Amino acid sequence: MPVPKAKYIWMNGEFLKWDEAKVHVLTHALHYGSGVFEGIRAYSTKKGTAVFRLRDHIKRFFKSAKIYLMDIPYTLDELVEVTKELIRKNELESCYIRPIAFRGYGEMGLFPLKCPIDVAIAAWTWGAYLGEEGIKNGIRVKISSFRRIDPNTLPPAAKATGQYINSILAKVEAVTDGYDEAILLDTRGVVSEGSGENIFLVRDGKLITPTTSASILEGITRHSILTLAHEMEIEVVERDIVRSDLYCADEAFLTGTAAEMVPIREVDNRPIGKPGPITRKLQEAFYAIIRGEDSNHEEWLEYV
Ligand code: PPE
Repeated sequence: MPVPKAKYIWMNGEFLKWDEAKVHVLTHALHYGSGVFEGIRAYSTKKGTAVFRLRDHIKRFFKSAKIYLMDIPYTLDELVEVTKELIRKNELESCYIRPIAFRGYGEMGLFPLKCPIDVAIAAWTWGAYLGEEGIKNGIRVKISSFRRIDPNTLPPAAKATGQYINSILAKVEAVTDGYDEAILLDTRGVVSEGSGENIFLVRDGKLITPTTSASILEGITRHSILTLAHEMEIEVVERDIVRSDLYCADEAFLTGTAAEMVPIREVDNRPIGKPGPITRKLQEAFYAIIRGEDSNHEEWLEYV
């Protein structure tokens, strides 16, 4: 998806003009994928632009860095403030925000602890990741022939740049085969997640999603949906899911910051059908909250 330019990108303590936020070709992370990042969204509300669960995203950013022994030279509060200032300076309303910390220029090789850590935050206007049509009517997914990375190869709990090569393999396979998104199985063969989204299904009125030990990224949208489901007294089960559970699901959907909440209408050419009642109910509640139309969970909105 194209990235429309904004005015400024914050990098290593300064607000640089968009075109000036550059790196050297020998940047460590470019060669070895040694970076960590976040994806955050802000929404235009009647009380102004609000970032959805900003602190939780920045906290996960620090966790990803911890897994890779990277010391981010800023505090949580500093990065929260910088993000809000970046949105104000760019005069953005609804936007996608991309913090990244990466091993920079100066050292090569696989012992990078002496490399400088560069930190940047960019923001731009980004539309529906899996299409508006997908949010309304659902998408078609394919179980990937590529397995999801595993906690003992590349820990899925870390949102690290190099790890996304795995998602790219699966996504490209699915799209070139005519599907909208890939669903990856973990190394045991149970359902893990989409290339950039967590997965949920509904069977007999119960909401089911893979456990955190199924090689998933613990999505903040996933957590938000689980919280809303509990409040609606929908029974929630976190358990291992096999592919036939998906084929026979009454409803299914994906969640993620970029994707938001997208129904699945077909898995491997087996129809699931139009978005069902539980999907719709959760979708309505979620979209009302992020757009500031419902004061339930106001604590999730950080006004800029
Ligand atoms: N799993 C993966 C692998 C993943 O990348 C994401 C977010 C999620 C689950 C959902 O997490 P959360 O956003 O906290 O609900 N994927 C980000 C990157 C997408 C991209 O193309 O880049 C995102 O949605 O921002």
